[in-house]
Amino acid sequence: MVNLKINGIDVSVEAGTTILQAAEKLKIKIPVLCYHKDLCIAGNCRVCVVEVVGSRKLVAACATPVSEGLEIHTNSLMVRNARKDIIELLLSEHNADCTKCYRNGNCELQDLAAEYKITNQDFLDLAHGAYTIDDLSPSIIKDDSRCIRCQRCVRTCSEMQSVGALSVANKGSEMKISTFFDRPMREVVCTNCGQCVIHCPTGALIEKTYIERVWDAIADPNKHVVVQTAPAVRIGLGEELELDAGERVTGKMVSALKRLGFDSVLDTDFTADLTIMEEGTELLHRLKANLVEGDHSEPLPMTTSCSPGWVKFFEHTFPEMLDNMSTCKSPQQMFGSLAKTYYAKKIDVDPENIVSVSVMPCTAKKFEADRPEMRDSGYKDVDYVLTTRELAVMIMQAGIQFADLPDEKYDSIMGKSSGAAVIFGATGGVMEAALRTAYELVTGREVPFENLNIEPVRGLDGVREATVKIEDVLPDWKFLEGAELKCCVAHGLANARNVMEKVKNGEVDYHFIEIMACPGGCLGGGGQPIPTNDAIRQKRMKAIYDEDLSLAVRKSHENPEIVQIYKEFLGEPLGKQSHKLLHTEYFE
Ligand code: HC1
Repeated sequence: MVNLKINGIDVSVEAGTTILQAAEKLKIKIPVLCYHKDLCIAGNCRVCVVEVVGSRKLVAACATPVSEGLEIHTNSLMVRNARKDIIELLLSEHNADCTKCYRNGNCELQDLAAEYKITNQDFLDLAHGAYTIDDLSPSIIKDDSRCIRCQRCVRTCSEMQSVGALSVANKGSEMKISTFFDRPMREVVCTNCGQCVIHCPTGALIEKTYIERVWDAIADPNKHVVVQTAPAVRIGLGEELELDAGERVTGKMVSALKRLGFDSVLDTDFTADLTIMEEGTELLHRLKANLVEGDHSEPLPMTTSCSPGWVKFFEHTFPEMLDNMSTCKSPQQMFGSLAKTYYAKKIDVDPENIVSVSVMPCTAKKFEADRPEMRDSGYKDVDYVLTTRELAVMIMQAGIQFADLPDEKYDSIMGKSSGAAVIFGATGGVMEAALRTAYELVTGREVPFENLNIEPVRGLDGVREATVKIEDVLPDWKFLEGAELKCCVAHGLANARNVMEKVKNGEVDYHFIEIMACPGGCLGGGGQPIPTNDAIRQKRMKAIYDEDLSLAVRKSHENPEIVQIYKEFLGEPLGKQSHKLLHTEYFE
């Protein structure tokens, strides 16, 4: 252990601990900007400077390891003056027109300026240069005038996601965050995952908002506005509305959506159940084709396809393996194509007059909804995608006191779901949901209650593996008797890249791989409340599994509305109608 003093208080910490972490142990707050717990240390903003007693030296607390006998002051005159100068310098280069900023009220630089009462302008105001605002992407707006060059986005995009769409260009005062040849985000390898958005401390990277268009649709008496809500929204939304992280707010969210004026409040979880029916059947079909019939046109391992950031990354990075990806559309898009066909017919509304809105924890869903192939209903299947954060804005604008709302239920037809669908929102959830259904399809026996939680695929480890031994199968599945189904789960695109490189090189022989673009899965998506970090991801994850436990139906194939839609409309999984509306193809 290493012994040191911070503000005169003794503390012992492990060797290698930084001054920032040691101060945290003493509950002493040191302000940070370029530092984020998810990312490697950069130490470039210097906001976290502290004084080394006796040396009159200032060091960056985030980047300086402790040493024996070290004495630190975090609040000396020298520290306060230096910190104030640093914040003022950052502001002098920043477009601090806060009332016009989307992050107004949730900006780390604004908070620091407020804390340090920066009311003067001692430094030259440089914030009025020719800055670029790139708003061509359907998901993300990059506003260089708001950028403080902390490089959190660059580290997120390269380390966490291994995408590298954002990088540092130029030097000195010319330095800026750029893309390949400074092209717009939509023309480079950006996956639209939005992790840069939730790691940006200011308004330099924000989601493209569709709030006004949704208000317009709600106000139009000729439109029937249908809204769907993704699994992870119900465990994140409360955080934006002053509730604690990990509070489950499903009933209040439904209540709020009805008060906002949506005509039908339905659930993406319904089509998550449908995805399990289609994807589970597709997996069994691929196993038979590859293992029995020697037909490798739809190869193994099969990867999931519901995370649009992952799909785009896969298209860019592993174009030669596109046939490995399940052809299932994501639940959002399955919902969209059914909303303007099956649902429209059920409620007797001309699909032309249906406006289909989704609320997602994800910015890439905006991109997904815009893909030209997502029009199988004959219309744009999903018209507008709002993030969890945007929904919270609408609720606040409407003056709804969210915490006081009663719990209400989703409308029927495409509003019922199972616990298996809810867990889609956590990394490993799609795999677990699929295994619950596949077991019963193949064996004809119920999964014993105590085995419904499939622990090896749960948690926040970047890559997890599970092997499922298949025994006592039904006659149709005799070829699987005694087989071991090898599964893998990965989240975050850097982990995804590692797994897929191994698949490509023949180093692993999985049958089924679940990949979610964002750390933690959708619960940590780029559209979720800011901040998001591992402690918060854990709380949201617990909430997801609690929600599953609270539901009477926990397996997709037991959802009565799923049984009904196959009977009345779709026929059977992978049937003709399913192929037309629920499946898609991928592009290099
Ligand atoms: Fe997800 Fe999915 S789980 S991709 O993270 O398959 O966004 O929540 O809606 O579509 O269901 C997101 C979440 C979401 C889809 C489902």
